[in-house]
Amino acid sequence: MKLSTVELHRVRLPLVSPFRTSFGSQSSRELVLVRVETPDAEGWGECVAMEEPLYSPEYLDAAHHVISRFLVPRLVAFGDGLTASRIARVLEPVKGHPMAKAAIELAVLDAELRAAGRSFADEIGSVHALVPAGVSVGIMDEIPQLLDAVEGYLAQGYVRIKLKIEPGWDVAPVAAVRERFGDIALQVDANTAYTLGDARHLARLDAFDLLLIEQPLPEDDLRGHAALARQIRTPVCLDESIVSARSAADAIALGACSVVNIKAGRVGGYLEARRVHDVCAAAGVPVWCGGMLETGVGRAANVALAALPGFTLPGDTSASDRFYVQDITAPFVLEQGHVRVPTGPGLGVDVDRAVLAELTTSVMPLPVS
Ligand code: NPG
Repeated sequence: MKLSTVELHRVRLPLVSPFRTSFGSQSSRELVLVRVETPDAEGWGECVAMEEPLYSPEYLDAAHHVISRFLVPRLVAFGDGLTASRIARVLEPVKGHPMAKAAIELAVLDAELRAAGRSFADEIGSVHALVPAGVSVGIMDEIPQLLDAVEGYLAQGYVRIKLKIEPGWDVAPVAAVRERFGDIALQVDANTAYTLGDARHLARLDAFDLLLIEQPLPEDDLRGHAALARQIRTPVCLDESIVSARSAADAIALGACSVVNIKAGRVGGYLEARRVHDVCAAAGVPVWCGGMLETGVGRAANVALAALPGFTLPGDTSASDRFYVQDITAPFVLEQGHVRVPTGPGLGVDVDRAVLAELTTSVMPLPVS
């Protein structure tokens, strides 16, 4: 396939309400979309890097730079034999930058599949038409405010609640939610905010029958997670630590986790994400699909990924209106607590160019010859 156009669209979407995690609060989502054209089709990819390097080392300006300066020139130099399945190999000499790599791979995959009239869901191996929708609830100032938010999401039909936690906002909010809403599917996400010295404190969460605790310790502390897993009953799930199928195999072998959160951006693309799924499935480790406030483009891909057979826990695959009043594709909506896997060619969603234009802050065309 030949790339005849590559463009980077920088967009900013206001959030319906501020979203606070242990690494900061945001009231809008700025991101980079990659648009490619081949002689046969157009394709879109979404880069999930955040504005600041607070979740992982990647950040938006750097992703924009690395895509334009190092990634796309390598793909262009590779020439006509380029296929989506070759991209990871072609980009391997560039160290790191998985979110940037994932975005370009997704755009090429979308174009390739559109040209072939095949859906991303079929390509990736989806086996379900609908996937259960969980929702991630940010850190709040007060517990009553949190209870109101959770009540609202449950009323909408979300089948699983994830609470963001940090030191000072953990046992009390979890206890309050459990007490108020009873036997709901509940889990917590610490985004690396604790150390192994907090093990006894985190063991207090055992009383609340959580599905899992996600990434309590720093991302490079696999042995710490293994030690913690031996000291608490709540299953330990890893997010930030899992950067490839190989690292998933290592974490599982070490006993550092018994559940894995899969985010394509964090592992360099949806094809590697599928390999993470395969490694976990082979080890009998359940996985679920993480979210990074994706627009409809990334959400379409996430929902298809979440329909693979090993995704046995509800993911952060919420409806578009969890974050956005106006998405850049037709919104994903809840259907009895589930979202539907798109079945059309490619990602199966179309970018609304008029809406996109309103939200766009810059467009950069890249040289393709
Ligand atoms: O539903 O898209 C969503 C958000 C889910 O909480 C969520 N994501 O740590 O998993 C996370 C967190 C996140 C958000 C991570 C933004 C990085 C950036």
